[in-house]
Amino acid sequence: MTALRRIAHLDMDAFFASVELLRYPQLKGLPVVIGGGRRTADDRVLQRHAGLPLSEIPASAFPLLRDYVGRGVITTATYPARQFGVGSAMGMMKAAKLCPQAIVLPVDFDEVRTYSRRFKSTIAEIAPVVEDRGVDEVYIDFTEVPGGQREGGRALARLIQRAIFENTALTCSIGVAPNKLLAKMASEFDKPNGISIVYEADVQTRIWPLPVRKINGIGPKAELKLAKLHLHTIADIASQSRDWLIDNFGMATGAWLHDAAWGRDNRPVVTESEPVSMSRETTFERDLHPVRDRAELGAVFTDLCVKVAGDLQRKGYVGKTIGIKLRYDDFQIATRDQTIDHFTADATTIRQIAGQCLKRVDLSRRLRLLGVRVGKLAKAGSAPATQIADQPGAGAPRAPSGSAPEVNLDLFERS
Ligand code: DCP
Ligand code: MG
Repeated sequence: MTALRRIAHLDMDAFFASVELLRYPQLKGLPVVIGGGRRTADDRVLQRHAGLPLSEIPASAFPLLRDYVGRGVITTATYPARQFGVGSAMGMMKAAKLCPQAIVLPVDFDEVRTYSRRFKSTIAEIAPVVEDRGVDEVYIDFTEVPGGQREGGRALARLIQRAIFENTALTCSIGVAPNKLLAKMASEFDKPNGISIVYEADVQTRIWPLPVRKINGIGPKAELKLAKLHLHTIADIASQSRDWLIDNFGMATGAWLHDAAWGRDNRPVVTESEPVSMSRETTFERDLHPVRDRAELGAVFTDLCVKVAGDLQRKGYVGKTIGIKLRYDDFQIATRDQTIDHFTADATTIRQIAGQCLKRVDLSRRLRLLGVRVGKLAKAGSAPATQIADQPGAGAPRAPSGSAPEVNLDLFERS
């Protein structure tokens, strides 16, 4: 009998906050939010309690949300704080109205990275096929791991959860399902410190009632377009024919939506930590106008393309998706990209395709920043000249036609 495909998605619980609670265990069980930027707030606390072990600083000495003034947003909140409706991306002044007694701590990125590496290496010792999805989440292929099929994956999930807790004192939540798409949804079902097992047969009962946003890849823009078509739950999407979805959303997105709503996803768990994209961007000393400063912008644009091409060639990569990023003078961001039918690391090709992308954005406003990116990378030499299309949804799924691809905003990371 061939093994059933069992894919896990593991996501750390209130990650940045939980890392801070390791330093200050006396705050466990209290509402704590992370945000406000600099370490200044707790620096003052530390100075006032110099000489005292960190774990003995009284909880009452920490700064509270009610005293916060500024425009900072919350990066994450402990579960006790979430009970008050406080959460990621909420303005801190607004959060202060909901939970004034919450303690505010800054993030310690070095510490976060250390624990990120630690929990990931713990997993890799148990299950070798792990795909890094950012600082606090991974996919793990359980299919071939000894014991990975037991209880649908629950036994192995439990083992991993325990090992992570032993090595880091941090908790995580795990979803195990037939594929990445379902696993990602399942890991949220029983947060924090939970395990959820989803089978193909559970799609109708456990997936269809969920709002469309729970599909990883459907962001606010796609949600809005779906809502205009009276599609609110995943069941609503599933009840439409593939052709209808393709008519309304275009070939790639329509087909992907149909598959996603039916819980179908063939994407493999990709282990190697290959770069996803390479990009270069520059913020201008003064905002430039696409028409009036055309010559200057053109030169910068070409230079960015040459530099990205150089980066690719130096590091031995070629890519198929070429994109641009603009930031307007009002800080609004626009991105566009285009996928070509062959892999390239050629500056002229990149410049030409990026130039076409540029024609698809508003060029009547001043720009603060311009960026060029090449994605869908492959190792130079290993990539065939042309390649059949990826699995639906394999890359970042596109937002419905016409709007900026919302899942692409983070792809312009500096290489
Ligand atoms: N993060 C951030 N800005 C956001 C969202 C998250 O900086 N808008 C950071 C802080 C989080 C970490 O990324 O701790 C992981 O994000 P998650 O969405 O997984 O959130 P948490 O791990 O904090 O909570 P959960 O238990 O819901 O996973
Ligand atoms: Mg998390």
